[in-house]
Amino acid sequence: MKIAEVHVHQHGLPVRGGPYRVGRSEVRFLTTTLVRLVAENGLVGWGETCPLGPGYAEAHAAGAVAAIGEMAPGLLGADVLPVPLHRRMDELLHGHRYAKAAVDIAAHDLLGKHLGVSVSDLLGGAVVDRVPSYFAIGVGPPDDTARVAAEKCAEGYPRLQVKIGGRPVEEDVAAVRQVWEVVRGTGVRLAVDGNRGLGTRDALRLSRDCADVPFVLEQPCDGLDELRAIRPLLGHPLYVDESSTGLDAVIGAAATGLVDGFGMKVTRVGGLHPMRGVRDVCAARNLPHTSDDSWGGDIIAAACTHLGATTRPDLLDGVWIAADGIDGHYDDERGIRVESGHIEVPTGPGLGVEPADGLFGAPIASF
Ligand code: 0XW
Ligand code: MG
Repeated sequence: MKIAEVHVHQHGLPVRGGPYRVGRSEVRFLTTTLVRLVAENGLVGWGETCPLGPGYAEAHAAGAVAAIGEMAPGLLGADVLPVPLHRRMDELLHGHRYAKAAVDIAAHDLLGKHLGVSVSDLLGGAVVDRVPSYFAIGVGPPDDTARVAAEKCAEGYPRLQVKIGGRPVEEDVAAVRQVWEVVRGTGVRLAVDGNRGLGTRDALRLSRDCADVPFVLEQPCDGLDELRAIRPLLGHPLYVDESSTGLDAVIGAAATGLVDGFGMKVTRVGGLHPMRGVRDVCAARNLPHTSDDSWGGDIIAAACTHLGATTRPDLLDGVWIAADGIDGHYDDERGIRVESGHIEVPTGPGLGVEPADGLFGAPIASF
């Protein structure tokens, strides 16, 4: 099946309950980029990529539009099958995986609809019909963080992620310790995510001052060199998120014993096709990981959920979606929701969600 048309839409997502603080950046309004692929037979597939503002990763909304526009003319007539499609995208543009991911997700949606199967089926098959999620608590005063932690435990989340960084480390230590007072004995698991916001000195201090608190420490510092420097001195398991920029980086981190797991983002590595490689490498080394994205609506949420449903359940640390920070859904009926800390896996065909007609307005570019 060949691609006949490529359309690019953008859509504003005000951050509900914002601002949302992660690491050193703060976001109040995000712009998501949607790709609508139309096949020769008229079938339509949707993809989405929504960087968490320009400060979270080497990705931004305008960059997504530019990169997709660079590739789009060369995608007309291309096969929607993931292997030739990725080869074509890599010939047309070096890097820019987060933009390629929107095309990759739309192709999976299209292919699933064409074959009458779900995206999970295309990824090898779901092994569960419901996946665990986790709640991420933005950087804030320790009392507020602990209050939200208590609420989210009561709602049924099996895991919480506490954001830290961008402030004196004493406040980070206080936040972690106060959350632990709330979580202790509930069985809820903890991740502490620095989003690159700590120097090596403060990351080590945090780990030492919270030596009695069981958590995984996610991307405390910026870059693999800093993580490598602190790794042997940490008292906590280390997860890499922002620095796992692709399957190559994941293989390196896994093979060198740098990590105990990954916070994984589907768009960062280039979409669902590379993400299934990440999933399988992690399974081969018994490394847990999440299946998330940085932000976005029902399309990216469905993609992350499908991938999560195909992940070995003992290695799936949860599927994070931005639903809590977004008003409404693209698909009122089948939009992806977190209920009691878990997400039902959409049944398809394709992603299993369909944006309401005209929701995103006219495309900002068509090819
Ligand atoms: C918690 N997340 C999955 C959502 C935010 O966008 C950041 C991210 C992370 O783990 O870094
Ligand atoms: Mg993270």
